[in-house]
Amino acid sequence: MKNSPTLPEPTLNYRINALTGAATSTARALSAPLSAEIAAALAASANGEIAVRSVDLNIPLLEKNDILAERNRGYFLGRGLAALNLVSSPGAGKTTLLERTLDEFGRQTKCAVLVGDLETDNDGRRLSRPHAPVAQITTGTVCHLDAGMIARAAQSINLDGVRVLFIENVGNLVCPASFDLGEQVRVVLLSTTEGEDKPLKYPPIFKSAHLVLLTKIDVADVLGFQRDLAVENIRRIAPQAKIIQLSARTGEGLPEWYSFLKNLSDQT
Ligand SMILES: Nc1nc2c(ncn2[C@@H]2O[C@H](COP(=O)(O)OP(=O)(O)OP(=O)(O)O)[C@@H](O)[C@H]2O)c(=O)[nH]1
Ligand SMILES: [Mg+2]
Repeated sequence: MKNSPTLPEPTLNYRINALTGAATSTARALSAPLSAEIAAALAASANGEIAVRSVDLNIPLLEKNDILAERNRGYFLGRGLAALNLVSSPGAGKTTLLERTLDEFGRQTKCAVLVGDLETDNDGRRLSRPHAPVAQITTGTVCHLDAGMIARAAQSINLDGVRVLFIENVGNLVCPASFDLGEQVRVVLLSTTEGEDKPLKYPPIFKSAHLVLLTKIDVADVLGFQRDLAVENIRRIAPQAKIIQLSARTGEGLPEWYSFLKNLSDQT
């Protein structure tokens, strides 16, 4: 221990061994009382040295999520509901697409929406329609929805007669990839304002997609966005995914989106 290099921590009363990660400390150096467990570990050690260990909390958390997600899936399928999880970076056009989808497709086929954001119920209010139940989930600091949140939110609305349940995830191209919500179809949106390279830079979310929507194609030309290159990049990372190019503003590509939804709800 004596000859091992240590990180310079002159103002602190403990040292971390740079090679082993062990923290060296004494009871008097600590600002808070020791827990019984740590006090016992310190007492048992030869020179007041305890090891710092990291515990990977991700594994049990994800296992718990997966169990709840399977429960959601069974619940949705049991009700004859097709559930879609819409994920994208912030501002890719999820809410705008859903607004128009509720106004058009939603007139023939009853839809509902669960929408997640860190703060505000703005999207929930934008999506509110007399013919479509909507629940807003605010996650605080959490960067994704999880299966438990979906289970609770689904209980809060009346799903009678609903055939298609849209889940608008928190805008984030990374975290939602790891969290199965019990959806039948994962839809990843990539907008022309983000650049053609995003599938290459954020592969996990694209690899998990059943459907990729290339959105805001009305402004592709003015942005110099190369649609062919974007499609090629999506195909490289997500060969399994169907691709639809659309604009929620002009309506281009929406008939293909609606026919995808219709087939899905007919088969569910
Ligand atoms: N030109 C164009 N703009 C669009 C289109 N769809 C959405 N937008 C604009 O893009 C911006 C973001 O749209 P939203 O629908 O709020 O995006 P979002 O993915 O729901 O955003 P978050 O919920 O914050 O992640 C808004 O200013 C929309 O008007 C489109 O098809 N074409
Ligand atoms: Mg939104």
